[in-house]
Amino acid sequence: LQQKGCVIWITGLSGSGKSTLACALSRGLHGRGKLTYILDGDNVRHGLNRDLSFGAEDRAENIRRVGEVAKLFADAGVICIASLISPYRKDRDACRALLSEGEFIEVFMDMPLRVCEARDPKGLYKLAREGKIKGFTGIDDPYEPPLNSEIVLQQKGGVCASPCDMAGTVISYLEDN
Ligand code: GGZ
Repeated sequence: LQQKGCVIWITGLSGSGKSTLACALSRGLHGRGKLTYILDGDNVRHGLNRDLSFGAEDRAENIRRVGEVAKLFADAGVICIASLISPYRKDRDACRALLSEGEFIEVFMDMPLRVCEARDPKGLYKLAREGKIKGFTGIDDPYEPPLNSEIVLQQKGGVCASPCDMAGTVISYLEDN
């Protein structure tokens, strides 16, 4: 039973749907007999990366560690789905550089800030606007959008695709490539 591992790196603002896509994608791939593992920023920050803050340097270290772990999974033949804000282009590109050509697939959740902020699933944008969280991505901390993602997921006519449809887009890409 041979499966080629890879890293699917999902980047985007808080509330852009990264974790939801990661779950839908994992389910879709499992349904096709593939082995997957999700490394979600929010989860990893409770364990492996519990010592890291949201300053630029610690975000870089967060991304670096997850990139290295994702590479280990890919080496073991697993499709590793990493979902982190990963706001800095150089940090994402450093993870890409750990893998061979075609083994790092960047998925950009290109959702407008106002959509993410309107969703505000954990009330964090509200706290950031009130100044109760400092350095919140998109509010008073930067997000550098990818320039050459393999996949860009956007709204069409102000409507978001369903998580299942977005997962389908990614799976089609994997099948074609
Ligand atoms: C951004 C923050 C912050 C700040 C807490 N800025 O939507 P969430 O809540 O569940 O996911 C976000 C998560 C971001 O962790 P990452 O490891 O993905 O970030 S990074 O890649 O930039 O290192 C958000 C919550 O943590 N959160 N404070 N200041 N998001």
